[in-house]
Amino acid sequence: PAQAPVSPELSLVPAAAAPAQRPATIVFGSQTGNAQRVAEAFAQRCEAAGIPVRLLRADRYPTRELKEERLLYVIISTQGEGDPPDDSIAFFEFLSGARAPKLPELKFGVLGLGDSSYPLFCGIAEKIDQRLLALGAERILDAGLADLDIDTVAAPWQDKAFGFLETDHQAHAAATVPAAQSSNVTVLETQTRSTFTRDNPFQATVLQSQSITGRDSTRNIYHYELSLEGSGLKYQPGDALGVWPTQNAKLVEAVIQTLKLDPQETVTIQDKSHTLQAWLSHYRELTQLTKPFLVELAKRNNDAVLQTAVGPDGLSTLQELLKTHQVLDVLERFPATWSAAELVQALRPLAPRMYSIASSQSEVDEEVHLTVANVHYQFNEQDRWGVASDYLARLNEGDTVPVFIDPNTRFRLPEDSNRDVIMIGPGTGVAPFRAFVQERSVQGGEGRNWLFFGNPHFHSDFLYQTEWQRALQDGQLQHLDLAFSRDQENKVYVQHRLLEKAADVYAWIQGGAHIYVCGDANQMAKDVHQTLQEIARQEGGLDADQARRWLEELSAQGRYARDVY
Ligand code: 2AM
Repeated sequence: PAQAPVSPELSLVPAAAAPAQRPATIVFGSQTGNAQRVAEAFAQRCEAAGIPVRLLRADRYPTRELKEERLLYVIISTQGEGDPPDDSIAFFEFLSGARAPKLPELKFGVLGLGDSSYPLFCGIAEKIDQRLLALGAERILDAGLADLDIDTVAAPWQDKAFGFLETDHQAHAAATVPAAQSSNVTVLETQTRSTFTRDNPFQATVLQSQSITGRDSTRNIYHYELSLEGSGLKYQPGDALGVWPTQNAKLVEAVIQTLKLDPQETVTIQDKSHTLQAWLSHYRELTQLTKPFLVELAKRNNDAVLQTAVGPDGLSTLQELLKTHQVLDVLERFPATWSAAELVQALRPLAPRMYSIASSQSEVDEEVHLTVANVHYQFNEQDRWGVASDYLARLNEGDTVPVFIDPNTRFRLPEDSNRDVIMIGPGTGVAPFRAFVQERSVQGGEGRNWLFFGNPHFHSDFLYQTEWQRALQDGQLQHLDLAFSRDQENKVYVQHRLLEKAADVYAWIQGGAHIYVCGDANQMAKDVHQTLQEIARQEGGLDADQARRWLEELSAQGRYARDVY
């Protein structure tokens, strides 16, 4: 059931009398807000039951208090190839480092959020779990490792964690006092709630679908305009749109044929019954392979590569398989006998795909715009697609698509519209900045806007070129720096442009500017991160350590935010 969000003024800790009994602490680390939502729901449940808890975002957690902590829950996501979320870098480094204290008095539980199509699934949660054990703390429940269908694992984990708190609270009820009132208790955003949610999506009508890259481009990027009319859905610039795709019918057919199964066979799993064809079309992942699926496959096929991949020393083999193969590819390469029910059981539930929204409602009202790269490649001379980008590209105007809003409270324009913003968004990473510039032009503040954009070629890949040019003319964009990587002999990237403008970039930041990065997580965002530190060293005379902390502090203040994937 939907619960009212905890208001920031409302202390989760009721005033009571001595003697001292520290309440439990829930620390969360969240990149896109999922871990935050899970942590908030947990805290609300405790509050409703009259159990005092302290809820803190990891970058607000005073690590020096760790040794006094009695009961700690950590709810944290893992990014991409095994990195902590931006708000948890310092917390994670502190815990991992030599300064972390021994914690013989501490009881703890860890819940990880992640994506099992990455080999280091929930890697950060696992490391924290192990590290707390190594520091002498007592693990009161096994680490929960939640995949994209978060609640499958998070709900039972929360039940257990809550059960422990309840028992603990009853045992100490007479002896509870409030925690030192922390000014750091996270400020939670109140969102107007529509009746449409992830599990009850709105059927949005496609108003426009258009390729915005040139015919000779190496990319195929689409601009979509969808109608939210009548949904009551509201979003902020920085939010994402969740899209529930349908699998490509040919792919579903190929999987079923490869396994010689009957598409019309009814499969029942946990009270849900569908035909095999319906299961595979709407409820199961086929394009993104996961390790748990390979583990099931390895029970049915003895191939050495497969056995290595799921074995203890197979990380690089596993990585390679997950990166290059879809479900159909491994079913073809490693033949095995599956029943329809076994197959459905082993495949991961289909998860919606999230796209950073490319429009602002103050400009487009009851519409939502997306910028989506069509994922399409060849594997063994066969066409392979990404599930949602292919699904979207096949839609016609007038078709409907199931959608919901996925708020990203960490990626927000400054509340003060007089602040400057620096936006770094190569490729489809430019999407939220189209929303930002739209929003800022309606806000009409004094703050300046600076956009860094990059893509392979000027003539085929300059996304929203005319809109940026108009924004420059109209004074809605003060600077536009472009990095067309393949228009000259040597690659030029957004971070090279940043460095060329180091003095101005640093002056903007020291003058209070907010910095935003959106796009590729594994290379671009890391290189930009390094370059920002280099700029601080070069322009501010900071040493390497100071530059690192400078950027961490900007992040903790919400002035350096990343939406990377
Ligand atoms: P490339 O593909 O020509 O190497 C959007 O994808 C743009 O980001 C492209 O121009 C791409 O260049 C560029 N890009 C690739 N790797 C990058 C990196 N490490 N940092 C910044 N931009 C990068």
